Amino acid sequence: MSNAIAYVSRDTDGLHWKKVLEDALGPLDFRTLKGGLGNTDDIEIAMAWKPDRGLLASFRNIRLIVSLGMGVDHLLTDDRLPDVPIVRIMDDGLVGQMSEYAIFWALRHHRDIDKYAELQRARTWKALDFVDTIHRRVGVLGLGVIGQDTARKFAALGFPTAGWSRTAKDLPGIETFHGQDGLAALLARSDILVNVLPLTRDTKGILDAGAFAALPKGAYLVNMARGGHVVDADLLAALDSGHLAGAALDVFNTEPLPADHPYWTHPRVHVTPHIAGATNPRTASPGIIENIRRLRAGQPLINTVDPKTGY
Ligand code: OXD
Repeated sequence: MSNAIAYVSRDTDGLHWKKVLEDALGPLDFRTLKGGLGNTDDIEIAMAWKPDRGLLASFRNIRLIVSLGMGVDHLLTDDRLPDVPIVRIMDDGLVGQMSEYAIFWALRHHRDIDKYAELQRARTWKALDFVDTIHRRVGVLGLGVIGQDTARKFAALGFPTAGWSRTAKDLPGIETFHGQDGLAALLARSDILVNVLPLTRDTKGILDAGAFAALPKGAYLVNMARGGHVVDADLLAALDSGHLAGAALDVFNTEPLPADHPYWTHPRVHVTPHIAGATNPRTASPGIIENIRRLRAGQPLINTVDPKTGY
């Protein structure tokens, strides 16, 4: 048995990961899905993003699974996942990109940029009424690392900002809500709703007709968490009725988004292809390197995932 590290993702060839890990740890037996995994009995650690179901279970000597996403639903939906520790990346670069994404779409909506683009096309010089920033309330669903960063940055821009999480949290400058009652209260005060929840049994379909009806009329949705949080038919109905002003969607129930999906052409929807936060080897690798060292030294791991809570 050797100590191979397997890069199990179809997104890239993984060679940039090999380089950052080898710079820190020296030469590695680094295998990739694209280059061939060889004898999988050699694999000690799998770095995985959306692995095929059952694949990790076929690595008979695996000791650690590293999620290459901050979300781990792509692993936990595998009912044959091996019973070994799971750690996830903690990636400041990805976190920063996520808040940029939310702020970009929120400001575009808040400052009526799409309406001004239409006026430009019509060569019309016209100032529209504006909503004062102190009256545009932002709500962030999920107050993990990404949600906290996002909420803090919205608050710094002067938006009255609140967040919701499963369990109570106390964050300076952010109004916080939790639990089922807290969710209704958060939604009722969110003119812009940003979703960064983990996808778990409890949060699947959380953005349904009831949730959209609970938002104030004219609210705007930014979903950069998972498509599975959204009931698509309910979102389309809320947009079509005019109750929601628009939505920026980075994640979808089916990815890639099928070519005939109504989101592609909906006048109030902006679609991006799951790019809100890209895993960045430069910023994500230190935690992985630390965990490889710890695993091999028999020390406690960091950034561990609790499969029961799903994050
Ligand atoms: C993640 C993602 O989970 O990119 O990190 O979706």
